[in-house]
Amino acid sequence: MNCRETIEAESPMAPGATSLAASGARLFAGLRVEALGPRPKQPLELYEFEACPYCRKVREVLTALDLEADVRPCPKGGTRFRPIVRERGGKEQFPFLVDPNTGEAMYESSDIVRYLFASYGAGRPPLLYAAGPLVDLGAGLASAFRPGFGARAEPSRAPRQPLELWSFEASPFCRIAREKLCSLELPYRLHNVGKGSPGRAAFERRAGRIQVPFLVDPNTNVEMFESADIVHYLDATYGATD
Ligand SMILES: N[C@@H](CCC(=O)N[C@@H](CS)C(=O)NCC(=O)O)C(=O)O
Repeated sequence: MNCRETIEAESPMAPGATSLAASGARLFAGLRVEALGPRPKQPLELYEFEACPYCRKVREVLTALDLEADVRPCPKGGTRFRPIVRERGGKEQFPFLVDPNTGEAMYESSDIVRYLFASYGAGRPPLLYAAGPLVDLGAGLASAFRPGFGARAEPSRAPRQPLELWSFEASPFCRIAREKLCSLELPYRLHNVGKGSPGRAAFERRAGRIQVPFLVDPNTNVEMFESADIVHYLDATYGATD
């Protein structure tokens, strides 16, 4: 499947509805945690962009394996993190995963999915993540429901420190927040708290309740729920004004 560039279009459906349809297209993969293997000491590093179907596969697996990641958004036209990928891997292709625990760095979503299940899961990927072209088709359909969102870079100011986001891949509201983080090229620590995540109790203590997306910005000490408020905050704080 080609990763076609899509044009951001006004949708007659509300953002929540199109984002829900996107999750439905992937049968809500990235909703719950699967059998877990060894835990990495350090978070993984993922270079990706929200609208890329291959990146979605990898993000689903990060939720399924309850893995934290430092996400470095690389939307089309982005200048903040794309050069790092070109330098480290030799080309601009996404997703690109770096595992500082093992020194592995790799392209190709299917290889990354296999690597993650082998290293941090029960071994082989379950069918929902391993069914080759069918997975790619569903992931492509998911992006088609949100044409253009999280695809292209928008002018932005770089934060001094990465932000933090509590999320799980299948949540339609988390997608809306991630799209904006992506198009503004804002780096963030992704805390996955899918259904069954062992991290949910700590998240509840941290946030006061279990609701995602939950954004923390250490640069401004802002903490917030609600995808629409997060989008508004990110635009107002990091979107370029001129
Ligand atoms: N077979 C690769 C395909 C990856 C791919 O085609 N990624 C597209 C984005 S969806 C890409 O890197 N395009 C280049 C770019 O965005 O500059 C995989 O599964 O990871």
